[in-house]
Amino acid sequence: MKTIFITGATSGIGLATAELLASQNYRLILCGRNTEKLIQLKAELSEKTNVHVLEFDVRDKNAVAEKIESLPTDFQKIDVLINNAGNAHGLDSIDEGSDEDWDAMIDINVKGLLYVSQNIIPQMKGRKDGHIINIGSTAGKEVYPKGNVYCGSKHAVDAITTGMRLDLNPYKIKVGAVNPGLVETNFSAVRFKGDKERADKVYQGYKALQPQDVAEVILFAITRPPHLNITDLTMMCTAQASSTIVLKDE
Ligand code: 8X3
Repeated sequence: MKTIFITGATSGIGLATAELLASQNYRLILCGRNTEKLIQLKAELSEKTNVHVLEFDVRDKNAVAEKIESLPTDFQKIDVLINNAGNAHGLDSIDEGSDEDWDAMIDINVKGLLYVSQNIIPQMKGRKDGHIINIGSTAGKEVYPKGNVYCGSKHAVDAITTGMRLDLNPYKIKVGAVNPGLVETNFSAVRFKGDKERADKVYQGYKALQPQDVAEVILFAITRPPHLNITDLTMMCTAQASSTIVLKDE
């Protein structure tokens, strides 16, 4: 059975993916920043499969290296890395944005993805076998008003995914991205810093993608035969036509 490493596993798409993959008996390494949530998740999913949890912040490159180094023998061989950890911080015009929000988005969405990958690629390279799935976004395909730095971070994920695929091709490592549009998670609550009313409004008047929808696509990518790599898959709910065009009920 394959071992799957998921960052940002305690909420949203990461959590739904952990739950779906547990039901399919994959061995799971679940990573996040919240120890309590990780312990609870381990207790829940251990009923279905073998689970190991790692608590670290993807921004902390030393912690990333140390925690991955500390994996017990049974969990050391990682078959699939799902770089899911990522957030939006703020939705402000570029002249009004905060440098703290910019740092958070670049540090988590871009540099965090690189730090985690850096510590897992060598073993995949050594085995000439492995699969990396980066969770991008429609914001990595188009830029929308006030999306500036978030869109920039996801465009970086888009470019880095291609770069990884090119560079890791000699080592037979599959690299691809899944790019969801609007997904009903706590994404907007984080973006709007806990303003629940504003966050809820984002998903009102239409049926947004659910985190389970994205998890199913990730499972599809993982279960393709060795010769088939899903390189780049963009998905939106039916009501969404682009980052700025969403058909809502009157
Ligand atoms: C999340 C999608 O449209 O809020 O990456 O940027 S969007």
